[in-house]
Amino acid sequence: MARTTKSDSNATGKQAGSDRSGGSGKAATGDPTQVFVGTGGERHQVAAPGGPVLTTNAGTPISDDHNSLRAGPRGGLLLEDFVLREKIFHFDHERIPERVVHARGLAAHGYFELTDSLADLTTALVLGEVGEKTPVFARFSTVAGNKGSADLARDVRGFAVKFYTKQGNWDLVGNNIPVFFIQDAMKFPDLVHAVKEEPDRGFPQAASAHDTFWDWIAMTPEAMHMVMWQMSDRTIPRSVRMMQGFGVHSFRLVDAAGKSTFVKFHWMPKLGLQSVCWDEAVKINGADADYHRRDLYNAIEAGDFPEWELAVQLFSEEDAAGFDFDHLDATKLIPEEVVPLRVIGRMVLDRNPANVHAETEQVAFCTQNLVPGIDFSDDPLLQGRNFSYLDTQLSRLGSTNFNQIPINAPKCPFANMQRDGHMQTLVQPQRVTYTPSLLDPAGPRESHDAGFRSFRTPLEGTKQRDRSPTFADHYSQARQFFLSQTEPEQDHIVAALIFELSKVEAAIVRETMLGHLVVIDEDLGERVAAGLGHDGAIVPATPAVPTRANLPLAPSLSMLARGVPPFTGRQVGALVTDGASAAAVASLKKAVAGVSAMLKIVCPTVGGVTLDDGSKLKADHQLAGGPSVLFDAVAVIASDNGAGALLAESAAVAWVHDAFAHLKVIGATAQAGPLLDAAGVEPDEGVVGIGKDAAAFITAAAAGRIWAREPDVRTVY
Ligand code: HDE
Repeated sequence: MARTTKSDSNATGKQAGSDRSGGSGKAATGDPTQVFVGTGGERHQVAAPGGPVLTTNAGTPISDDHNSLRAGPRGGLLLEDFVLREKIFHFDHERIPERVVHARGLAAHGYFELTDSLADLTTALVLGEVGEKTPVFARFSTVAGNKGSADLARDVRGFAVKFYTKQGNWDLVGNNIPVFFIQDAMKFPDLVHAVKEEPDRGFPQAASAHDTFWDWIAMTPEAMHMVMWQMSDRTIPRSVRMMQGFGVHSFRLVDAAGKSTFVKFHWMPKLGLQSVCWDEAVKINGADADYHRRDLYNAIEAGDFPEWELAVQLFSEEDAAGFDFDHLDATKLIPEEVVPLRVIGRMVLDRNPANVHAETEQVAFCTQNLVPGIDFSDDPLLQGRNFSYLDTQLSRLGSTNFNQIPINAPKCPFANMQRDGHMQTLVQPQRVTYTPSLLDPAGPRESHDAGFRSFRTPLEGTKQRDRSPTFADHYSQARQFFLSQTEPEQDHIVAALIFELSKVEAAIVRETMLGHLVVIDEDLGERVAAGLGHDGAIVPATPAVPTRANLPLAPSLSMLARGVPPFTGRQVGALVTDGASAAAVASLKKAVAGVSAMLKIVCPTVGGVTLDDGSKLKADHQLAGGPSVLFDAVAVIASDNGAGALLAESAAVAWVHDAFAHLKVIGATAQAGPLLDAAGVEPDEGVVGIGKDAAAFITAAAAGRIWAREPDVRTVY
């Protein structure tokens, strides 16, 4: 229906178009009673009768949301236009300050279920009641990059979980690495300034491979253990669903009698530990900067809910006295071989945020959020964090009332005498806003039984500003970590150090770093020096205390030594051409489904292809938009003509070449041979023929990368 007649009216009762003379009057597509073209050709929709009407924030109905109020058809805008002003005003303030660190994050809702009670050690109900499901919100993040940076930066990953327990919120704000760069909170701003983009030039973004980071590291021996982890493939995870999480610090569990047991928290992913290769990470960032967030979002939407076991390491004060390191030092870990893990529960993430700003962005994790029965240790880093996290929320969320934002609000009853402040959303009718009070004896009061009580730590000593000598050994565990890695993992640490230090322009920084590396392990330092083309002498760093070369290897520190993780939830990419074998495609689909992985079809055009039986196959990606770096294993199902045509497509040759260089298993029909040859693929155990049966290909793919191929595809120093 055209909207030129005066009888047309919108749901506000106003005459539609009464102030829009000269419009085309043509109905646009869609429901003709609701969609029309305005005077300047713009499309409008009016509310259906009885349907919701667009209003200002004060509730005033809006008659036109596309045209500002103006003086004449080509005249200036009028200041009186409150609809325009309010819309732009709100838009101007849509962003809140991003987190100084951990700005780029992704999150999900879920639950934690206790499977093994620690009720004998703690009064925390969340760790005491087997079968109890506690709602959680988990946020994963990179540290250095800004909010819009790419997911696969080489970086430590944040692993923060808010448990909405019956005794208040417990925030376990950890990382995917069990140690940290520094021993004292005082150094945190320096670390962050060094790793963030250099302030005089504003780059590099989300990268540690630059002068200021390594300058600071070279001057900070306590960071060496963390640097070994940072240079390992742990910092380029395949998915947040496939990484461990660690509370890092020692905490205390406290029982009803006030007895304390030390605890370290570990998250173990059900999908095992998986990482990508560095060259893959670089290319994924270009192909899909949202790789990790898309992966988590899609998995949860598909009902493929990621899961982690929560495990604890429990130890007493006496046990701690026997360790050859100080457990209050966050640059040290307790190997699982020394204090074994005890699995006590599981976390399942089963719901994506409904609104990323409201939840992922506004969630305010605070290390100070503990529940009765869990307490801090004296780790100086943790003690400093307890100030920082509360303080930072005021800058980010703008109000001391940030806990009233739904994602932060406890799900148990809460009440106190704190009042007013910016953006107070509670209308609190009470007259008495203090304790004690005779006027209101029924108001909330402290509880000696249920309340949080700090562990009665005996204290003595002098007020002083120095580091404990028990924190002085900076190299022994760095060495233990490096030597506990499998050969390909060691090779990757060497390669990462070569890459990072090659980006450092200042020779003195590179040389000082080599001096640290030779103390960690001579061979490590010499290999990195060779990769940098450094031919001078290396002056070893001088450790504050002798490095212990006799620490036993700890295989638990290696990702590969933990065994081959399941193939469940991974992605197989198949490059398919016109005329390709329908039987091969069918067998591939069956084999992939058999291991609960996902198959993505890549074709020369997104319209898909016609197979040899005349059937149509839909594409998930067009060739250039679906590079092989997005997949865990790849297959090429081509016809003779299809493979021939792909020889002239550099994206197709790169597709196969990259898969080979990234040590992936490649399945191929015989007709794909010329493409594999053009891509430089050499036959090995990871190059598997696909005929009418793709089972052998999937079995090979599920066994993981072909590490033995690596020396054939790049120089291993
Ligand atoms: Fe953080 N850290 N941090 N950190 N951190 C922040 O808090 C800080 C440290 C960690 O998804 C900030 O709300 C100091 C260790 C995670 O929202 C800030 C020190 C570990 C997240 C802050 C540390 C972490 C943060 C920035 C040295 C692993 C993201 C915005 C004493 C155990 C949480 C914010 C989320 C975020 C300070 C060291 C993990 C500035 C001062 C060690 C996972 O408050």
